[in-house]
Amino acid sequence: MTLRLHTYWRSSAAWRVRIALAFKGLDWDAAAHDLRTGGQSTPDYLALNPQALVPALEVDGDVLTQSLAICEYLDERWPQPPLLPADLLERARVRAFAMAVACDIHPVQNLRVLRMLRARGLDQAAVNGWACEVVETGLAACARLIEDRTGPYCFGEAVTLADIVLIPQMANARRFGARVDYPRLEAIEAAALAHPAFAAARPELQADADPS
Ligand SMILES: N[C@@H](CCC(=O)N[C@@H](CS)C(=O)NCC(=O)O)C(=O)O
Repeated sequence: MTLRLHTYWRSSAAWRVRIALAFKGLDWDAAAHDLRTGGQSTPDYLALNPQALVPALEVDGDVLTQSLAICEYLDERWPQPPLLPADLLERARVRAFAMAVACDIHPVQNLRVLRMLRARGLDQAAVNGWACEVVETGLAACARLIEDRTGPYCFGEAVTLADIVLIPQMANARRFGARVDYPRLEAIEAAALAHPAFAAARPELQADADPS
């Protein structure tokens, strides 16, 4: 069985899948695509993912796209340790939290969206201000979604898909200068980054990392 992740070190969507792969203890190799220079839009990559987005995961030659779908595939194929709680209501809540980030916060920070805004005449400060507002409103709602929870992670004692999606988003928020001082979210971030799977998936540790 071979797993090849199409990734970019700074991509928060690819970061999610890197965490899930590490959490499941799976070996994988990386095909890196530099988003700054259009690596996601080459004919070879478009043949794998017509959306021109990373990540994509090749599993024995089959191609999967969309980070949440990939994480759930990994969870269903390798159920231990689980990424979703056993209880049906809790599973739905974890998924809702993950989607609040992945569907309603993260997309506005996408390179192509920011470029579209600049192409329509918004200057950099206006673009960043808009992105920050969406991120801050979204993270505040996420904090409220889990405000009655205890334990080191979003939904208690165990890592779930919610943590996998939250951690890259916190880093992304900082890059945009958005506020991240939600005490519970910051505590979860600290706990998660101390977990080996999260630590191994950090952007700066990836082979294609290029902070220049
Ligand atoms: N919903 C997708 C989002 C993927 C995504 O937005 N990827 C970004 C990097 S985080 C990307 O490839 N951006 C390239 C671009 O905007 O051109 C997923 O979860 O996989």
